[in-house]
Amino acid sequence: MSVIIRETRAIEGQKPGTSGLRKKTPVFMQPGYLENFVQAIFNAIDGARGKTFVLGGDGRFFNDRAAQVILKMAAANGAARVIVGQGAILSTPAASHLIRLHQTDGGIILSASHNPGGPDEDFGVKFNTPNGGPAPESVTQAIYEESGRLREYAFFDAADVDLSRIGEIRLGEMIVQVVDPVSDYAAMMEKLFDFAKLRTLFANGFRMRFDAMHAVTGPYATEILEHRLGAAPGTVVNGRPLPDFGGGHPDPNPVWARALMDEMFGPDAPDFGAASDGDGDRNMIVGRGIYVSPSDSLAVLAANAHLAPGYRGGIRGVARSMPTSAAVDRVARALGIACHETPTGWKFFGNLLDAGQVTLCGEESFGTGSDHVREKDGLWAVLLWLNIVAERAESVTEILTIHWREHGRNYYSRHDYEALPAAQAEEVMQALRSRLGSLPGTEVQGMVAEAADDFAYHDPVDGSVSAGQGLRVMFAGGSRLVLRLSGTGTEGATLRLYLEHFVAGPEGLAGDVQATLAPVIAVAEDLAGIARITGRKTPDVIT
Ligand code: VG1
Ligand code: CO
Repeated sequence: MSVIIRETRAIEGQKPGTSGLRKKTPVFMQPGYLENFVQAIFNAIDGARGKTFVLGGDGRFFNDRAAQVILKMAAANGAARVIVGQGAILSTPAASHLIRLHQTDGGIILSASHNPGGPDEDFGVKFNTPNGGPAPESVTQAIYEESGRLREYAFFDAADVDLSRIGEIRLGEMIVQVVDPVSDYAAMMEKLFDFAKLRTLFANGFRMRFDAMHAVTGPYATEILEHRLGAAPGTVVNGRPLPDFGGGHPDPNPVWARALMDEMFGPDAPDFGAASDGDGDRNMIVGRGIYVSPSDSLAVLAANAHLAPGYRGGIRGVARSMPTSAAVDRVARALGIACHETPTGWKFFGNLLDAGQVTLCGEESFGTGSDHVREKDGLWAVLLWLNIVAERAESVTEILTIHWREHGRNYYSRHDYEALPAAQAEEVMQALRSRLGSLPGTEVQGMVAEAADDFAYHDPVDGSVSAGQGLRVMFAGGSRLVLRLSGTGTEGATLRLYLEHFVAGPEGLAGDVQATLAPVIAVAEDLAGIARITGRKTPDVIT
């Protein structure tokens, strides 16, 4: 057993995107590819010597192999300790929690989140900093530069570490500490939420369905919902994590969690439905016969968080990603707290959370979370919803309709055009970009544009500026369209069109979402020409 230095070459394209580095699995499996990126991470943080890291992933294909490689590289780079989930499994929020709990020097999470997994699907690696959050742009840029510069990586030539049993094992000088992936996370949830009240809710016959989509939240949801809260056995479906997620997209939205939607809109629907994604940081909430859009979910959670023990004292501020609807802004105004608008990607919430300026954050892409960790957290959102339902003794439908009556309704939808040729996607972006300057004050198809820009974020905490974060056009009356390119896709380019229309009420609060948004959709086509340029008549995914 010894440390060996292997030669490597600069590998192109190792640029971490919205959420780490994501590529097709065969790309990651090329000799030296994963190793190159991992060495780049260590180099970018001034080495691993003497440091402690957390390691785990969502269990997708190649998770186990990648974990062994990373452990051996950490040992060879002089790390003191790696805390790894049993079987190399950790959900993203659980990893974030462990990084914070043990005050480590960061963590490496293996996941491509909601992207499908398998030998021909996607794999991903992300580095989280000691605050438990995704590396900020300064760090991902440093990783990228290192990946193109380094010429060798260090590897510890030893047999694989047995990650199947909890306990400590030596790998050379390094300690590998195998921990239960669920217990610390579940303990934190018990502190934040009123488990006694939730046990009573379930004991009184409250019925729930949680679709783990054969991804990482299966064991977490089973332990918390069924074992600790007494939800009926079978509440959690697709609870066994599989390396290929059973062949599906572990993406909790009405398209990919179709079975759950059908059940919740069916004749014998349970009281509450939820789903989570590959790595457990996303959530979808569905009531009996009603779908809760993520933007609305964030607003409802902000308005009601004080009903849960962990937020009894109220929330200090909220933040949402720019494309997320302004529903939460209205709640913040009503509560008299600050509301921040950040670029897409959880890493932009980190500074605000660390500075204590915000308590809740959310994105339209089924992500919600709070200052309890530094990642979005799917099960956390589900438990907060349940706690609110239990306290208010109202259904999801009642909670949502009362919310709209009080705050008005931000009709909202996202249209995704996937796997476009990069040049076409750029042409669409350019079509809109070129018109931004002339739009304010003009009328397009009966709608008056009030403002238009390419969103740039000025971080109020560290002063950094992130430009080019999405094109947006704001119309009189609270309608808006946003266009941006995905940073997480692995095939061609994915174009995302975000549409919003505000209705103050009391009339018009129960309309059909796509029909209500039709005028904004028409304006978007007029301005950006998606159908004209790409030939695509309809989006691939509508959420
Ligand atoms: C998407 C979402 C974004 C989210 C990111 C990571 O990014 O739109 O809101 O933060 O995925 O989520 P993009 O660049 O493809 O639009 V996850 O669950 O991968 O960690
Ligand atoms: Co995810």
